[in-house]
Amino acid sequence: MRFISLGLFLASVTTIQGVAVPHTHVLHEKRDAAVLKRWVRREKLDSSAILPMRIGLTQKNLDLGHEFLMDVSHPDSSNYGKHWTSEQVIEAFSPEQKTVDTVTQWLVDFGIDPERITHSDNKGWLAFDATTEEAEGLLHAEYHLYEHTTMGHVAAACDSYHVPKHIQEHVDYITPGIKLLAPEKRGIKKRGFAMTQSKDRHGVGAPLRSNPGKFPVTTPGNLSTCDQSITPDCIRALYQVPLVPEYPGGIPRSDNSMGIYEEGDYYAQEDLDLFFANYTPHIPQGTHPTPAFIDGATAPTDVAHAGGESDLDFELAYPLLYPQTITLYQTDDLFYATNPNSTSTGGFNTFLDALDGSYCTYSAFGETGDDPNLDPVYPDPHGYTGKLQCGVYKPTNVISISYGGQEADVPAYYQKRQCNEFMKLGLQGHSIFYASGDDGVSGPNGDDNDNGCLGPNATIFSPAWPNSCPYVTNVGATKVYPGHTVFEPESAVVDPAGQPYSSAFSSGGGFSNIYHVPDYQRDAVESFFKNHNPPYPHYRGNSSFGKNGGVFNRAGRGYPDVAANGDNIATYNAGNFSSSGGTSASTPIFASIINRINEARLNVNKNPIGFINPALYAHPEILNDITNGTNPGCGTVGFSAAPGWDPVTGLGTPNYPKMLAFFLSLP
Ligand SMILES: *[C@@H]1O[C@H](CO)[C@@H](O)[C@H](O)[C@H]1NC(C)=O
Ligand SMILES: *[C@@H]1O[C@H](CO)[C@@H](O)[C@H](O)[C@H]1NC(C)=O
Ligand SMILES: *[C@@H]1O[C@H](CO)[C@@H](O)[C@H](O)[C@H]1NC(C)=O
Ligand SMILES: *[C@@H]1O[C@H](CO)[C@@H](O)[C@H](O)[C@H]1NC(C)=O
Ligand SMILES: *[C@@H]1O[C@H](CO)[C@@H](O)[C@H](O)[C@H]1NC(C)=O
Ligand SMILES: CC(=O)N[C@H]1CO[C@H](CO)[C@@H](O)[C@@H]1O
Repeated sequence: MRFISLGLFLASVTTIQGVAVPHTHVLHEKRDAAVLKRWVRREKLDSSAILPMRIGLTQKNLDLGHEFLMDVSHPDSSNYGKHWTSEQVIEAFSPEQKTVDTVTQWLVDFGIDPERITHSDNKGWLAFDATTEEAEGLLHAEYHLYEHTTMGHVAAACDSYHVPKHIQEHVDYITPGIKLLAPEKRGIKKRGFAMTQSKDRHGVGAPLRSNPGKFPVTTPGNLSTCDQSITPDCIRALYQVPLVPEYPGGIPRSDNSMGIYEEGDYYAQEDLDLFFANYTPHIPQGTHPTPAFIDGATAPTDVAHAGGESDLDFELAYPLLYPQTITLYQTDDLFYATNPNSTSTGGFNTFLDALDGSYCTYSAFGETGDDPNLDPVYPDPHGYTGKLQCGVYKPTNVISISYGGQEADVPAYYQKRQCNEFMKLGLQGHSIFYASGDDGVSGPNGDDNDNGCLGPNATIFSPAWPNSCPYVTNVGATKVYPGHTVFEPESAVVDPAGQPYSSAFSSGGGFSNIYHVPDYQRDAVESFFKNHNPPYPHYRGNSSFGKNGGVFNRAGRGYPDVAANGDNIATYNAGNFSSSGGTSASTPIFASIINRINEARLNVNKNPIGFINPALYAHPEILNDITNGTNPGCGTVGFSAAPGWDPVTGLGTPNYPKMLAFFLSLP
């Protein structure tokens, strides 16, 4: 055991909580006392206890990530479509060599043998095992066990730690350190994630927004009943999408399968076959997605257990895409995906790990790799006993995701680190579509408050996660109201509880408490406030959350970005005709249309569109503006759809011919 000789510094030490800190060192992190409320500090850690130390090195260029992404995504950029390789992404953000060398030298000088130190593949962090005595000497810290008062969870941590002055700029953070993440996961699962997950946006359990057998099975091709039941023909008529995409030689490309994400919800082949037989006889019986199963997931399931979300996604996407193929990213083993006692959030991290091996281990915003308090941990003795899958699937060009939760239920640093990954996927040319939520300006009932709203009086609107990340594209929901046809403009969905679904449904929309309005969206959002100012008090920035009765953050990133039909969708589920709804439906519709446009671009030797928002906001004329409808919640009618962008239907629904022509005109 080597010690730094504290004696040398005796003339110039200060003492913090009994720890002598030489003046060559500075405080690097100190826990906010408020976090300790639910934790009790127990005994000091035994000096020989082994701690798995991880030093998150400061990544370079993270602040430039946004500009890098705009450079390849903005239609006016000369580098439009010139996406990066994954190697370029790692290279751009990995820490400087000087950072690696300086921090390594510090450890070696302290007495950590270089052989003990590992440098991760993505170059983001240094790892070594240390005894508590070594860690305390290195960081001038005192390690204790902490116990969570309500959950009984125990973790090793310190209240604060120090590093030499010249090291500070090179270190993002060190673990184990001050982080004491409460096992909030249970809260998330029960109040937030599971609540929303049980609906079509998420899909665990019986589909709520569906009405088995209530509506007539309409004849394919008969557009006179689209105001009662939305069939594939209604969707193609709404957005002017021709039946079968033209493929040279009749064969679709092998490099443009569309990705669909599912968790805890499984399709049944019988349902897809029933649907194809009734609505799209040109799609052969047995047509099914290509499996990309992650961490022990399987699919399909038997018809009795078929999930409303998965059946809906495939029954919407295949009719728009076939003969293109679909890749199914079914995620997590049964224990994590379906056990109501599982404490993981199902928070997309194991999915992102499987697409990008470096995401498994990179550090940002105080987090390295998955969060054992929030994410599934593999091997899982209850299910998948293999190792966490890292970088095993090349991501498809387009990925449709009809799952999500609320910002307020997941730590902000967890969301930011994840949002960074969406930025990196965009840089590499992938388009990620998320359902904007089904609860208007609120969260689902019971999330945070009975009405799904925030603040002590349950009046503050609840933005959705990961929707508020500026690097995903959010899809809200529209409806063909009774008596209207597919040749008239649609309206935003406003379905009160019981009419027809058991819970109320409207398009999730609003403004983030975490992310500022991004530049590509600023004019659209400003114009909304200028011309259609919502009649609610607001606050600016989360530091003034709820101030003066404000109910939304006027400085935040607005969502959704776009919309598509999401009500009275004709489906087959569990062997029966059923009418389904949700932004869950809107998302695969929009994503499928983009996948078709990518096919056309690839066929003329152009790259896929990648991150699409900057192009859409710069050219809203390629969408059908939706100007009628609202998204109620929190005791209000919510925001109102209006000419131009609005936080109900975004920029509007697809106009396929205009979008195709526009994206083919871009380099
Ligand atoms: C379309 O459906 C309507 C309502 O069911 C029906 O009256 C009409 O005859 C149908 N048209 C065709 C061409 O089948
Ligand atoms: C969940 O936990 C409860 C209470 O401990 C237990 O009774 C139940 O069997 C558990 N359910 C599953 C699926 O493990
Ligand atoms: C915003 O502020 C509220 C109230 O202080 C807090 O509860 C919440 O965690 C903050 N959200 C974020 C994303 O920082
Ligand atoms: C909650 O309501 C009380 C009573 O109407 C009011 O005094 C208080 O300012 C409200 N708090 C917030 C954050 O809106
Ligand atoms: C406008 O939307 C409302 C629901 O908010 C709906 O009742 C009404 O029929 C819509 N009007 C038109 C013209 O579509
Ligand atoms: C609710 C409902 O209509 N259930 C039916 C679903 O389909 C099976 C078999 O086709 C019938 O037995 C159920 O009655």
